[in-house]
Amino acid sequence: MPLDLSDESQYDRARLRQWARGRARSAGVDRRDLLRLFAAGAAAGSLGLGAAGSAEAAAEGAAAAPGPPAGAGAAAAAPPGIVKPLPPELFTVRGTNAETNFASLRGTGPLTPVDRFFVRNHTSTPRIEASGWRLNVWGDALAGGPVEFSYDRLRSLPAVERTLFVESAGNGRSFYATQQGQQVTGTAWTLGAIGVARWRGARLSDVLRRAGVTRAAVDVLPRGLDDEVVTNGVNVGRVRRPLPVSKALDDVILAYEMNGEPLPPDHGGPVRVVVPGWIGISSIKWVGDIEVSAEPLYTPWNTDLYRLFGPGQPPQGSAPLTRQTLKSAFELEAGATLPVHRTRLLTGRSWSGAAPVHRVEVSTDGGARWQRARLHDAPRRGGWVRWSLPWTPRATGPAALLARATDATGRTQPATAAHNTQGYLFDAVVRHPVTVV
Ligand SMILES: Nc1nc2c(c(=O)[nH]1)N[C@H]1C(S)=C(S)[C@@H](COP(=O)(O)O)O[C@H]1N2
Ligand SMILES: [Mo]
Repeated sequence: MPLDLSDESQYDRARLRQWARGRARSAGVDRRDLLRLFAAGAAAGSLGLGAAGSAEAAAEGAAAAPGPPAGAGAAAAAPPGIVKPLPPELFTVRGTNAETNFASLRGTGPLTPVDRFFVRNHTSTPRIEASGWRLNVWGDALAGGPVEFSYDRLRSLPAVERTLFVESAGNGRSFYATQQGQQVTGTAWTLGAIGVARWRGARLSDVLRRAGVTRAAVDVLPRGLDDEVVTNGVNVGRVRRPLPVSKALDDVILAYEMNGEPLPPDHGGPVRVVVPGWIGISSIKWVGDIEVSAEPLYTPWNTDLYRLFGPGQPPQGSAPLTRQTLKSAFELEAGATLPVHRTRLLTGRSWSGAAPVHRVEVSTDGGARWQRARLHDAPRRGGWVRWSLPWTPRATGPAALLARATDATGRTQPATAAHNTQGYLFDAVVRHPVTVV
């Protein structure tokens, strides 16, 4: 009988088996742990790997499997392991993560200030001194043995600077449920799992060349120094996701500065990977080593996570996700109250992983009529554009504000996003509720 892939537990187990079957050379998970993971998955009806890979997932594991790490239940209730302050005007805390409140960006410049840049942590922020930090580059696609880079050596390489977003693949996920009535797993972000910063660092290609990368290289696997991720009582190792060598040698940065300051702890300090245009998980924080491999590599983050699963997708999911999609957000609280007959300058931002955004339209009547917004930034690839449109509401009552971006490839935000079980790559126009009084 074929697998029923609309049954969440069945395809979770199917893709976990695929990952387990000798395809996870670098996964570092032993067979006994895998058997426990299958058992937990069967009992819980879901592996929960997509849920958050975090306190929530650990808590699920505590219910499903015997012998979870001590204190897992308490950890779920504790404040997240984020170093910077998280005042409620600037952030909404979601498990181990903190979402930027878009309204707090109103009046700020083109860069997201660090004090309001979202944080997505699988576990918690580690404190790593630059002086003791080392990057170990190793693997069977190097000409010689491992090569180590200190912080000073990395800083002595030619520096590059680029303004780029980091955006979670799950940004906008909550709208699958609230706007499309579809069930998805994972952190219920609204639109604030994105930030744009000026990153300064060394080119990954320069580091790989100095390490002796050969033409045999296929995949490059950066790994974080943060804690190993435990889900359903199983340790799946440190956060790591392979990059094809073509992307690694193209435009990837090993960043040590963010907005002109040394990279702060929560954003990967002293050094993180920044992968232009790609989903946030590609941009590994607190990078400690990079494997350069002559064969394809598999980890949970490119097999059972960060692919599209669900109807219309193959059982093993889509190809691993790479480029981010197209979105727009208002710099306004959801449910804001606006006075009637008073002109209000509506402001917001739009961005695309594929190409510069060059047109933004806004509707103040729920999508019947659209007006062109004024753009305040030159459209640039990998960044966002700020926009505005004055609006004078003429009637009291509830209203929906909509913003719709078009990028230079000609792609416009659709009315509905394509459903996938883990709620990745939401790109539809979001209805922003307000009340006119
Ligand atoms: N080592 C490590 N790198 C990581 C993560 C993590 O938990 N550990 N989270 C990833 C995810 S899912 C995202 S969306 C981005 C978030 O980057 P930020 O916290 O600087 O906003 O970092 C990525 N890199
Ligand atoms: Mo993410």
